[in-house]
Amino acid sequence: SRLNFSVEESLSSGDDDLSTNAFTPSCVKSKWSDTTSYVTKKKLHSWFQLADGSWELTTFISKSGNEVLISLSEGKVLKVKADDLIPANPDILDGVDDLMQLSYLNEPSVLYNLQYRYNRDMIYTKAGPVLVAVNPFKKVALYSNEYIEAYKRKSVESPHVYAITDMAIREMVRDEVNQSIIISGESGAGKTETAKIAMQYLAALGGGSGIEDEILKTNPILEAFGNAKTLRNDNSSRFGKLIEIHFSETGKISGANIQTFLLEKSRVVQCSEGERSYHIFYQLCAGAPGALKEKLNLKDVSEYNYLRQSNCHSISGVDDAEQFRIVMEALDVVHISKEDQESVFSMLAAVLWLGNISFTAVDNENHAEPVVGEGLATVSTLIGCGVDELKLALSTRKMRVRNDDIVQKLTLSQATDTRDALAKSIYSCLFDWLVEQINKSLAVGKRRTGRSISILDIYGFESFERNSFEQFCINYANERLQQHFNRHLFKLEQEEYIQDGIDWTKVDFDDNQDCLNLFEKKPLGLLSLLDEESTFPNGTDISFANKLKQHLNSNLCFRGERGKAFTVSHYAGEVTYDTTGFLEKNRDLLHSNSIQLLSSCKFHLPQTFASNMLSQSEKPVVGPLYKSGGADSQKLSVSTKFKGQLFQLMQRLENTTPHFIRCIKPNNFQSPGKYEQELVLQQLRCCGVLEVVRISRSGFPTRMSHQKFARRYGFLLLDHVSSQDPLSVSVAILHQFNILPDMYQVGFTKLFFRTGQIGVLEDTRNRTLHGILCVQSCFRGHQA
Ligand code: AD9
Ligand code: MG
Repeated sequence: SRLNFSVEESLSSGDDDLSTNAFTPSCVKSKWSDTTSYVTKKKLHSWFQLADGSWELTTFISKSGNEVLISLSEGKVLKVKADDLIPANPDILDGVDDLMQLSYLNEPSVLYNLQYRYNRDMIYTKAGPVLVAVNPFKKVALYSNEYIEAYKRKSVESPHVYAITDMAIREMVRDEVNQSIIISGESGAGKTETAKIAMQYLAALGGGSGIEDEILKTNPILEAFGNAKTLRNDNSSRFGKLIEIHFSETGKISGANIQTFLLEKSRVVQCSEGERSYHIFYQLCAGAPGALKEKLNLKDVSEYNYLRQSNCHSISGVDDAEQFRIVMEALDVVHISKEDQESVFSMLAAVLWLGNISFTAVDNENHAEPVVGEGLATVSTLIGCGVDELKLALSTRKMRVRNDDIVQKLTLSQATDTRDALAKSIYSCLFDWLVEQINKSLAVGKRRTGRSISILDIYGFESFERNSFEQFCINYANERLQQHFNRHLFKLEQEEYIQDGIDWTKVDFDDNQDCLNLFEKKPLGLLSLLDEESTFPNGTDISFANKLKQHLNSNLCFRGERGKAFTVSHYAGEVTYDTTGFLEKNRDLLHSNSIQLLSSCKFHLPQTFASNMLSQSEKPVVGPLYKSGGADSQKLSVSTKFKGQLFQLMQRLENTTPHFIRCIKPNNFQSPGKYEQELVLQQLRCCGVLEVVRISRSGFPTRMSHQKFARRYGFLLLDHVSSQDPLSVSVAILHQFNILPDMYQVGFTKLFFRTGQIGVLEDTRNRTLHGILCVQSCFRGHQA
């Protein structure tokens, strides 16, 4: 079992009849010793797991020895071992808002509660401090302006992305600390939609000067260029995104900044059956106005090799042409000039036409040259270079041997790789350039506080039949995020209790540090070994795989597989990676010929791309450097760069108060109304939802220093307190408001409260302050 609790939770739910033995984890069988007595005494419903793995609600009939007679639905009666029954909650707790309210906290009860709500379109549920969002795969009526207003006024309390976003805003103002909303979940679970919903709420705060609309309009743009249809999700994000939204002193939006992570560029030249390349290509082909079409020599999607190969041109329910209009409009809103827009479209068309350039053998050594035809001609027109230069860049490679420049002819496969590398580079440079332009447009105005709320929407954990370098990086990022989640919700929380000397028995949790070490350890970790092998000119995917097996086989999170594969035991399950293409993708070389070609183009975008690539490779860099494969520029490997980005991201997040949203995918068909228990359970397990609930229920999630508490609420005191030291004032406040001793603990430096306890104080404070303000303004009115 993944759950391992060393604590007997002791907090009473307040309902005496239900509190007996209510908090023992279901999965620790030995602690269920008196299940029988619970069943017989209380005559309650219980959960029983059927052969197919699903849980059924049963009713107790009678008991003899350790065996219990129960009835299932449709009157079926079954004799089972008492140990196999897990207590169910009373009906009155059906569909509670917060899993913390369940008297019996076990897996079937949590599953049932989420399903109960899901069936009623209540897709959001709290799990202590974490918001769980179950993807409805249909429109639900939860996002109107009325809802936004209601959450702003706090006149509704049900869990919602709006509520958690509102809390982030309030905490930003109250504590003067930057906030982050961290959204995680598997591919297709709803992260991107959730991020947009949070942005919608923030935008509704207003800001003036149209900045909110600009921020919202970045979504269709980034989705067009960075999302694609995959087998899991028709609109799958193929990049990670952190958007930092800045606020002015008056609490209005003053600007924003977007950081993106590792776009999957291989998709531009290669995608699997049934998937698509980036949306924008199909949108452009379907939606470009006549004149543009002509100018770019645009053809139907089916005429482009890059788009044709996966046999999937459209997405049901999506009108690519209409989407194109939306994207063009959005580009206007973020102030990308018409001229620049046209350059962007030219680059896209150039990428498509590059894919149509084919090669023929020119000698019997398999050397190749591009076929002179429509592809070659169109690309050279679109990027603004001569046909001959393009031909040369695609068929030769300049190398420096000792002090001589020599020109080497490329073989057929080398030439194809060079062409594809150029297409991928143009596209990823274009993506980065767009983000940069957007950031310029969103740049924070002068009147800012320096406070911000960041929303993180990063690709979810992926485990496919065949997993490659992309999954390797994505899953590594998820391990890092999981670590952040664990640190905040388990480690730091408990360390703080212990440091501050309050009564506390430690709760264990699933730490993923071992897996992170497997990736990050130097010199014998996955990333270091990958970089090392990438620096060897003769390194291959097989030599890389062998190296891993040689050095890591004793690591418990690692297992070598037959051939060139290896398996990593991630927090969310085992994933087997196929090392084919790892080295090449990690090196990500663009030959200097291609960079030179771009810099010699007469248009500004290719030139910009070339100079960006050059500046990247010339930057002084930390970490492994390499020169290999005939490339003559030094460059950071993809995985090292990604690791650096992740570290930076984590540092930024560490300086914020985090709010976590866990998205859950209820089925693999992207269809509404299907709730598959096994699938949901596996996601709940791997994101530690149950543990979080348990720890929050027995823990003290709200805390405040004695000083701050006394300062904040001291003025509410009715009686005079003889000593003015913060602790005495604090204690007096606690007494005056009748906060029960069970509900708080006094630490050396801070007061710790159970969930919700401080709400009463905050409300009274707000009411009182409001009263004071009213009196003051009346008074002023009189004076005037
Ligand atoms: V990936 O890791 O980028 O492949 P996401 O981002 O987790 O994935 P996404 O937000 O794209 O998933 O959601 C997938 C689909 O689920 C959307 O296209 C919607 O059709 C559907 N969805 C998700 N959340 C909602 C919602 N709150 N309301 C309605 C939703 N539909
Ligand atoms: Mg997404």
